[in-house]
Amino acid sequence: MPLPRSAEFRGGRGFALDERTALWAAPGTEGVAHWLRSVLGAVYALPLAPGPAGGGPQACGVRLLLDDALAPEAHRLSADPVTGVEIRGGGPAGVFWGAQTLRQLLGPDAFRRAPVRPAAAVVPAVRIEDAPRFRWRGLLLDVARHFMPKDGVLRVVDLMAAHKLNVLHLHLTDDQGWRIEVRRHPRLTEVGAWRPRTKLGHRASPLWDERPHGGFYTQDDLREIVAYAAARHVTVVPEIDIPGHSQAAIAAYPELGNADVVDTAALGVWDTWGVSPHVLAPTERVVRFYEEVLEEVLEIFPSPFVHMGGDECPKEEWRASATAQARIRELGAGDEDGLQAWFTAHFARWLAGRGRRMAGWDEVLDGGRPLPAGTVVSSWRGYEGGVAAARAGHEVVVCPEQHVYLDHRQAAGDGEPVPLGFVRTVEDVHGFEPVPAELDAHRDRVLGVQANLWTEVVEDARRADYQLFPRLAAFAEVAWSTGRQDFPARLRAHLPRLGALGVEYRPPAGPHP
Ligand code: TNX
Repeated sequence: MPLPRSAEFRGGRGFALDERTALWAAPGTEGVAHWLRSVLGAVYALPLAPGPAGGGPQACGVRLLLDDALAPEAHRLSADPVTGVEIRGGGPAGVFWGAQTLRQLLGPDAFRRAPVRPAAAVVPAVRIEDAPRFRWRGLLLDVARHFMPKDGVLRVVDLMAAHKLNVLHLHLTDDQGWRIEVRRHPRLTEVGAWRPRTKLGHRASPLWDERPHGGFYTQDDLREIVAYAAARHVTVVPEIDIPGHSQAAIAAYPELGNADVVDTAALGVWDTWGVSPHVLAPTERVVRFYEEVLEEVLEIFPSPFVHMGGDECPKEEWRASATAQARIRELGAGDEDGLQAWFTAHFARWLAGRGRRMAGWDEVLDGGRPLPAGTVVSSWRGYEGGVAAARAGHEVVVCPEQHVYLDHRQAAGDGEPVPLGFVRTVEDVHGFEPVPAELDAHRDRVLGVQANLWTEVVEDARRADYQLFPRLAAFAEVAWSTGRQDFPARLRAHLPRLGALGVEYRPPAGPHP
């Protein structure tokens, strides 16, 4: 899981790893070797020592090799009772995804942390050839609505990597919280990371209501997350949402808001779900402030992409504000949408000047100003934005809310702890086709797909498990695989792996496995 392009099981004896099995890592694949030792070492008491000095790869039972003939993420894995296991990848990422496949081949115990006894690490005789369908196989984690402590994020990275997902879109700022330390503007977290209470606004335990909530990542925390993810071939794309979804920032620095129409000094971090009407003022001063924020963001995140949000920006304040109206005239922006487009274009150019590409929600297409080349559009309001963006020559990440919003409920009826939105079962997610007919002519522009976990009602890592799984396994197949056959049987075989990882997945209908 996800299904490989081809897998040929040969039956008969497999290859048994034991304490004498050596691991050969070609230059460039040492990180994969380190990862394999760290996951298999303790469980099976396997040292997987580097081969005997001068012995060469042939002397080793597990061999990690690079092969120029393959694409960077493509790989071939073969296991043979005599010659052992060989993983060849086009690049280290390909070898790493092959190593993830190897762990699945070993069986559920390979997903445990603690030793198993008796320990039998046997790889069935097999030949696998594999490569991903999409380059961007993403998961959005909203750490703004509910903060997830660093260890929880690292665990999500591991769970993503186990499913060959490779982009973690971290939604770091919103009306309800600011989660990234900015040294130049400390109040963003001193004030913006804390809310006195949370009105859950759904039928949940009354204990959750009115509870204070908060937290933020220091820059060192984020560097650790980035490095941990990089070692697992996962890119962390930070999101700083502008010009809407910004009330936490305005609560910290009232001058960021439209002070000529509301008393921004009286605003706190928002304690309600939904979209706050309080948005950034469209002034040079605010632009400069966010450039200063982004300067620090770029130092922390080496990602080629920086997401600038752009979704759901209410325009009432700008309509009422003399300052905003003057800006519209001064810039020749036409109207409020044009003003937002000016914001967006400014940061897209600013990022491009620093060698990065801006990503934005599909609202960044509104406002009649062409987006700078290289902008990536996250198509969330159906496919429409994706089609328009692709037509305009932009690359698209397909993530329609009807299909891949994992905050939405997984079944009808009263049984769901998070009874939000559309019903999206694991089968629905598995059946999702990211390139429908209307996008087909532009399939080259589809950079990839993304599932989004918004966390208004996902208050901790265990609830996140329930919302993510098993649907994220189905989504991974959408993102990685070209075929999807026999999913129910493979999902049944996959659940014990999740169980061994300690994932509190939603049990599928029917008898519990
Ligand atoms: C819409 S998707 C949002 C989020 C909410 C989500 C809830 C998008 C760009 N904006 O702010 O959390 O719906 O499902």
